[in-house]
Amino acid sequence: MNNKLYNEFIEKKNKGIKSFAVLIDPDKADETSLNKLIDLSVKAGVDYFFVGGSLVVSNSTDECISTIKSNCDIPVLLFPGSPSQISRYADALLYLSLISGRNPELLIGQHVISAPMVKKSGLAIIPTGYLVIDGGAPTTVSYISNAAPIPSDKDDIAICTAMAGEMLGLKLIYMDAGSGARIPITESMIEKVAKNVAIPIIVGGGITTPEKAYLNCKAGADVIVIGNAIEKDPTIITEISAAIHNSYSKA
Ligand code: 1GP
Repeated sequence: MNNKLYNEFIEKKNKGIKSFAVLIDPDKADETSLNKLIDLSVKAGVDYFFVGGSLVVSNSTDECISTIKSNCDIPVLLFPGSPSQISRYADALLYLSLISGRNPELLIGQHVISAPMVKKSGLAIIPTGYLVIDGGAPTTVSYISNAAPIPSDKDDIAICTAMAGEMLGLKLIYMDAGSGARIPITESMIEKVAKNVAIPIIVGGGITTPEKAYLNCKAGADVIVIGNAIEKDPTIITEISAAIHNSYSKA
């Protein structure tokens, strides 16, 4: 797989470098708030923007990404809830298969239907095993996916799911408690999954503090994704970015 961004994930993992991804929901990003977010992110050293969500109502993904691309060099990765969110303006596509669920549509069905369109987009594709973990409340992803999340205390299920995903050839594991989760994924689960797979691990859902971001990195997460908490207060980007980027230099 010749993919610059993915190679960067691997290089960083090998060096123990952790990354911060800010999740942008195009529905909520008006131009003023987006410009402010970009400015704060550049200053704080944010590594990636993820754009998308389980349910995007407006048709503004292209516009949102164009605004980001014309204002900064932070790479944009699509994190799509459905094929309709594919935008050729992004740098790469997290090509998600919901391997924690048993809904064939999100495992492979939608991929089949959209394959020609995705290929034609020319996007760098990063095959990603998507694990939804119970976040203590019904989240949009748990409702929309129509698939049971992994119970938050069943570390073994998460380990085996991630291992199977890696052996199937997926290149990243994304562990997600869902946007606005009441309970983020435990460090215990992250640590055990990280010990059992070699591919990079993205962790998100319900992370609201620099402390939790830091602890997740220490537990083995390679990329921390935060959306909701930043929508509420974009200024936390600075502190959270420092916590993530200090988690490896302080070791
Ligand atoms: C959701 O992992 C992301 O898919 C981020 O979650 O919005 O709760 O930060 P939050």
